[in-house]
Amino acid sequence: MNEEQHSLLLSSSSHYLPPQGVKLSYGTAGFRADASLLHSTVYRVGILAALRSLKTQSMIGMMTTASHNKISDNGVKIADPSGGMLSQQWEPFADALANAPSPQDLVQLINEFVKKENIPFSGARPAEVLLGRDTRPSGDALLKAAKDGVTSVIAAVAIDMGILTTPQLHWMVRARNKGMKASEHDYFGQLSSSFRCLMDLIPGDKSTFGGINDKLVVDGANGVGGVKLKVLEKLLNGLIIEVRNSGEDGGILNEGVGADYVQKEKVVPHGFGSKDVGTRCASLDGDADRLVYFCVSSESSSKIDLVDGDKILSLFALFIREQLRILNEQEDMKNSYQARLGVVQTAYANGASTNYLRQLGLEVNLTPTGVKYLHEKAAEFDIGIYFEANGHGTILFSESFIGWLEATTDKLSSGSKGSEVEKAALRLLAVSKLINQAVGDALSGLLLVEVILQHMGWTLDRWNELYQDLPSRQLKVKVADRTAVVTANAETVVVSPPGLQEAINAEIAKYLQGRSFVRPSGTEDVVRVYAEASTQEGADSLAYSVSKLVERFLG
Ligand code: NG1
Ligand code: ZN
Repeated sequence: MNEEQHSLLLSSSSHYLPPQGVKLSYGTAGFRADASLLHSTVYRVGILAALRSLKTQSMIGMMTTASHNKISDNGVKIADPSGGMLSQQWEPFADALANAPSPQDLVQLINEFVKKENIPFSGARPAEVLLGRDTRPSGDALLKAAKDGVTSVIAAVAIDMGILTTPQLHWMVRARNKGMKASEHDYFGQLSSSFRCLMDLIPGDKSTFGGINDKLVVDGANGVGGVKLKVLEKLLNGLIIEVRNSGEDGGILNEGVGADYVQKEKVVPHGFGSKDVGTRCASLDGDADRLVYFCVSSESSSKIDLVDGDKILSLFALFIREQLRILNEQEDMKNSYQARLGVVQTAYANGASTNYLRQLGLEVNLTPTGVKYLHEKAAEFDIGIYFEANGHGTILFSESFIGWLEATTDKLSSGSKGSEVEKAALRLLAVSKLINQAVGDALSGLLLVEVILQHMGWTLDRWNELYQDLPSRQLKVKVADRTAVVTANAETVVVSPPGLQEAINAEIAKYLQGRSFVRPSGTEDVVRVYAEASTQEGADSLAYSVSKLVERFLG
């Protein structure tokens, strides 16, 4: 770092002094806080993004969003060159950067880090950072902070992509670094063409949107997803999507709407009710990286039957397993590629879903909460499907398997035209293009659900009947220090404070099919409690008594 760089950082950072008495942590989803506290953090993450770009000699993404959190919050996170989350090795630096008390401390920290990491400042490709933000009103001012941060690194370029869903930005970063076209137009083009390709490959006479399967109603959480979905819908030929809570009619982001609300509260979002009984409905979260389906209960118009991330995973797994079976059954294809299919869940996955997937003969892996862990595990397979119960997930395809699919479809298209094997290979290829390879993406997930339901000829009810969820309950407990809870075995066991796990076990033993675990949240200052049992009353009461134990052990 030369003198010029040193003084540029010093002068620029003096405009972004950090708030007093606030300690920020990069967490499972970047930094999140009340938006008024985040100017210096976003500025500093801008510097971090530019340094990461220099280090990797690639394009880096920077997304300003607080996802499903309330509208007055905001947040910021980095997309690495692959389109995935920031490398975990850089998280401690992100924490230190955000919390450096003065410009002098900040510059010293950067200086040391640059030396340690050997970050090339001169003679290398200049840093490039793609900026995206959700619809939060605070996003505009934070955009300026982001740009100032990036451009306080000499020659660094910040490219403002405007208002985007989080997965769109991740997709763009990935595409740019692969030398592919990466505009929003290209994103919509890829999703819609692979969707239409899958529709064309539906066997027999099932390939039309007709009858009860015709229409889908989507709750856009009053965020960015609904707006983007309206653009996408025009390119789909046939699927009718009605978007409600698009944010254009004065509704407030994530307030009584959105995937997080629907999944946790198990009630209809604002704007839905008895008129929707019998209609297939879906809900996105505020930045459109989560997706759940639901239908309005015929018994009470405020209640829903929830089809969560676990069931989306199960639907995807069934479809993919079927295509692999077709490929493997053909004599001449035998042993040519034994693709490994794996699914990845967290402890929040409903126990009934895990049982169901295991009964299908699938390899089910558990990781701690946080997309970075699920994604990493899923990347070990040729096809890795991961989902959190809350609806965040995607399907990853290995490069080698995609290469094999491409070669196979090329070979087959010149021979036995239109064979079942060719169709199965084409379907898998189209899925790999439709489903976001960078992160969970509600829009691409929604299109894949829709086309699979058409393929199977299934209604939402039929899909929901794959297995019956065990009743569950989630609670939050406010404690003095949530980091006092330390867990192991993918967060299923508490190792500290001592004695808490034994006490939880004693409670669990009182319930039929009881299961419960606690863990510190990575995004809120709370300890989360999850409980499951054979009845709703049981799940509620188990969650309640475990939350009392947490209070007692940490009070
Ligand atoms: P925390 O606050 O660590 O529980 C929540 C979700 C995660 C993940 C992150 C990031 C639950 C129980 N937890 O994390 O699954 O989505 O937010 O947004 O839903
Ligand atoms: Zn989100």
